[in-house]
Amino acid sequence: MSASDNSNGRVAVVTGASSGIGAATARRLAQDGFQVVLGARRVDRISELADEIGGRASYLDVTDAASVERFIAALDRVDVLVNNAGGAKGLAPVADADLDDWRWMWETNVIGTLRITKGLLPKLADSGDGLIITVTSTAALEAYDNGAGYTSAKHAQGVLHRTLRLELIGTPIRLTEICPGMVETEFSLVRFDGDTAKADAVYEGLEPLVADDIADIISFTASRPSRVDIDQIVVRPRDQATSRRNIKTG
Ligand code: 8X3
Repeated sequence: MSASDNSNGRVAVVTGASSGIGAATARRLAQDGFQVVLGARRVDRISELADEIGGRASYLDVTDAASVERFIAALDRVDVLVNNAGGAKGLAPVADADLDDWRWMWETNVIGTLRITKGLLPKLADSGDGLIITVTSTAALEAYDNGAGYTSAKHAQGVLHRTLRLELIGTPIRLTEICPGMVETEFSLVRFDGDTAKADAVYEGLEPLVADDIADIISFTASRPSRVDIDQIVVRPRDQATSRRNIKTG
């Protein structure tokens, strides 16, 4: 069935939609009947996916205020916002912290989520049943060695999202935080600056989640009746107990 055959008349915005969880979510929400607006910097990738799923691709750099403004101005209606853009750079002890990596992680995960969410709040409220899904991480709940740049940014992103949940009570906007553990996407490739061997080693010897596992959860969340607010979901592979303990570390 094509997306237009089963339209539910609702619009879903997915940030970071060019790969991984964002791309899988865009595909899945289109199958669910949403008109999907895909936002990302890699326009070639999102245009191709938008053509495939009957959605719309729109350039979006969440670290750039003007880009976010243009992205939002082109939207008439928004029912669901999936804050997925973000990522990690580096895996260094605090003593060796690269300040540019930290700035990138805070700018992308925290300020980026703030910019797009703040800008879309009026449209989400106008929809009469808005939903903000923020994909944080188990790194929003735990600290791990050498991960402080990322875990601190994810904690801040989580607190931003959870604070909004308090502030928006009484408005027609629901909020769901999804905290995934290890998901095999481009995440580790970005973290290790394109070093495939290092990225592959992260997932060797265990079975990580895949992007579709998270897209499934987002699809489920977005299809609940409006009285139901799924607050927070923590999801890890069976092979991972915490950020620091998995089937390899024992
Ligand atoms: C990614 C999960 O464990 O690599 O958000 O920080 S982890």
